[in-house]
Amino acid sequence: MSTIYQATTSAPVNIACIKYWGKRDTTLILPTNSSLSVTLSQNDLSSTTSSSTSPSFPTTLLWLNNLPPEQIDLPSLSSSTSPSAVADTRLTRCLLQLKKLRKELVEDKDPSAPKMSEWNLHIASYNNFPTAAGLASSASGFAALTASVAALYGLNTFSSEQEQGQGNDPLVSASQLSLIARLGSGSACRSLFGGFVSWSAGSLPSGTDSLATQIAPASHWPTLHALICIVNAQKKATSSTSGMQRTVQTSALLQHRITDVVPRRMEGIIDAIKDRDFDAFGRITMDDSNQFHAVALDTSPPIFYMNDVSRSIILLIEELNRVSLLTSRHLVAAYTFDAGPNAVIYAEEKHIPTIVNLVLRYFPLEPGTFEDKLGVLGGKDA
Ligand code: 2P0
Repeated sequence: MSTIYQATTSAPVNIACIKYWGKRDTTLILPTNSSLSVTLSQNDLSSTTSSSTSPSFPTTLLWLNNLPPEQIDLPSLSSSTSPSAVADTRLTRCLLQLKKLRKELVEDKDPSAPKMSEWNLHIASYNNFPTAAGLASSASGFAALTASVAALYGLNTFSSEQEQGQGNDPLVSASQLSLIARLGSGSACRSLFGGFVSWSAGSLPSGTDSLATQIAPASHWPTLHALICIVNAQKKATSSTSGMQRTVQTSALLQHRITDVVPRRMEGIIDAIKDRDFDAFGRITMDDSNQFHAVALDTSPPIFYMNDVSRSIILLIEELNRVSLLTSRHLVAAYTFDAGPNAVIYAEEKHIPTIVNLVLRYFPLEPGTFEDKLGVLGGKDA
């Protein structure tokens, strides 16, 4: 009987404050601009992936959210199978990179190490939130998958909750792993870290400088919370992947955003995070959400991700901030919207009850609906 090796890892969803929108290389998933996000806590919205491998597995199989398994055609590194004979997908590119690292860093250095790079994999991944909730699951999904297979292969010994520099030194750093998660889905590279994370656009055609780094751990600003307001749980009409390339091809505003706006905002928000300055953090976050939706609108044909309820939430938060600026000279809340109508509201912990009450007063939950269960989630530790 042959041994089965197994590893399980979780990765949370991240919510961008400076949005990634546009690729300069669609295969390597290299972005047209840098981005910055906050990773939610592991307990809130996350994906968990278990990977196992054994010389006895006849095929590579993938189970997603307990659905029947899908067979993945993946050439073993030593086989003579031509790569063109098997599907070249985001998933196979991630897995092949992980196998290469296993071979180079473990098996070639220690001839007694199990030859896992030649064996098939069984991968099971599930989200602890409904996939149809209208929240991006590809980021947490590909991050959990990359971290899980890396752990199985003995490449990393850290978890995304851990702060950099702690624990045993991994063979591959989280930033190096982010290069692989990025091949699965751009935003996934940011979910390999907890806390505040930047993804550098990089400039090399190889993409080796387009990686994620942690700006600060969640413990740096523990009072910052994220409220997630589900406006519509349906799948979006225009996927991020196709929508952003339509923007690259047709938007006249995008170039201005890439060259003149985002670099300045990246510097500003990193300073704001370091100083725990909610006024600067919130203003940049709201401005960048609005500009991302402006370039979506500037796309031909235009892309509308927000709806009337989304826009009403913007007006409500802007009004709350206007009054707060008059009375206390500070912002209370910052909204941001991804490629869909759902709102994420960042705020200091002390203001969360006021904001929840306000949102529920203007947008009451209908009893018995899906939103009744998930409507407003308070993100702990951001
Ligand atoms: C972000 N979004 O920075 C932005 C804001 C959506 C709006 O990253 O094609 O699912 O897999 O790289 O990562 C969504 O893009 O797209 C996204 P692919 P992905 O969070």
